[in-house]
Amino acid sequence: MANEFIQTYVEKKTGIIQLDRPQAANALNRQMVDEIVEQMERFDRDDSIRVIVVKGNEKAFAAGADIDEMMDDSPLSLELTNPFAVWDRMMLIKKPVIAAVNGFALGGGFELALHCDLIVAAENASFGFPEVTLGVMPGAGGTQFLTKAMGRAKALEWIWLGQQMSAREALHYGVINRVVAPEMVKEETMRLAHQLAGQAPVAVRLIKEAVDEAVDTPLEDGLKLERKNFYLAFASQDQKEGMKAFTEKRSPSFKGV
Ligand code: DAK
Repeated sequence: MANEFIQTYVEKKTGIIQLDRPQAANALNRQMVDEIVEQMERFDRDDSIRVIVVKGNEKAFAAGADIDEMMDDSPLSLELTNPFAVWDRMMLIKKPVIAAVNGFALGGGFELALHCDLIVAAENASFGFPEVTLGVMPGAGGTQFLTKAMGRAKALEWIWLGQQMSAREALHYGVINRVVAPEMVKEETMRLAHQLAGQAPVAVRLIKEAVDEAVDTPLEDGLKLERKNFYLAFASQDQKEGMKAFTEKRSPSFKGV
C-alpha cells in the first residue's frame, strides 16, 4: 500500500524516511507511525541498505503525537488497541538509525528521535515534552529514554516544566550527537551515514545490540553478551577481510557477511 504520510528514498546505501505531513508540523498520527515503522523494517531487511535516516522538514521534525486524534482516547480504547506496540517494534531494528532534526522535535516527535540511535540537529532545533501542558505525560518512552540519557534531576525538570530545550543544551546533556547549521543537517547526517555504511555491517549490528544491553543490564550480563557478540563477529568474512586488509595496508571491502 502506498504511504500517505512519509516519503522514502535511497541514497548511497542509506534508506531515508522523510516525514511528510507539513500542514500539521509533521504531527504523528497512528497511520504515520505505522508507515514509519513498516518502512524501517523494510530497510532493515534490505541487504542493499546499511543505514536508516529519519528526517522531517525545515520547520519541524515532528511536533508530537496528533492531538486531534488523541483527544478522545480512553484508558480502555488504549488498552484494547495498544498503540504502543508499533513503537516497541522500532527497538528491534538492527541497522543504525539516525534522526536528522530541523525545527521542532516535541512530545512523540522527540520520542521518535530518541528511538533512533544517533541524533544530528540544527542549531535552531528545539526539543521538548509539552505533554504536561496538555494534562498528560510522555507515553512513548520519553521519561525512560531521557532519564537514562541525562540523569534524573535534569530529566525531571525538563519534563515537569514542559519547556523546549535548544539543540546546544541537548548536546551539552548528551541527549543528541551533533549540532550543525540548519542548512547542513542533511549533509552532516549523510556524512555520518556514509561513514557508518562503510563499516563492517555485522560488527555494526553486534555493537548496537551490546551497547543497548549496557543501558539496562547489570555489568556481568552485559559483559556476557559482549563476549558472545565478539565471538560471533569472528564468524563473519568481514572479520577476515578487515584484519587481512590491515596487514596488507589497504582499505577493507566489507560485504556484510
Ligand atoms: N497535533 C495536531 N496538530 C498539530 C500538532 C499536534 N501535535 N502540532 C501542530 N499542529 C498543527 C497546528 O494545529 C496547525 O494546524 P492549523 O491550525 O494550521 O490547521 C499546524 O500544525 C501548524 O502549527 P502552528 O500554527 O501551531 O505553528 P507554530 O509555528 O505557531 O507552532 C508548534 C509550532 C510546534 C510550537 C505548535 O504547533 C505546537 O505547540 N504544537 C503542539 C505541540 C504539542 O503539544 N505536541 C503534542 C505533545 S503530546 C502515543 C505515542 C506518543 C504520544 C502519545 C501517545 N501512543 C502510541 C498512544 C505523544 C504525545 C505527545 O506528543
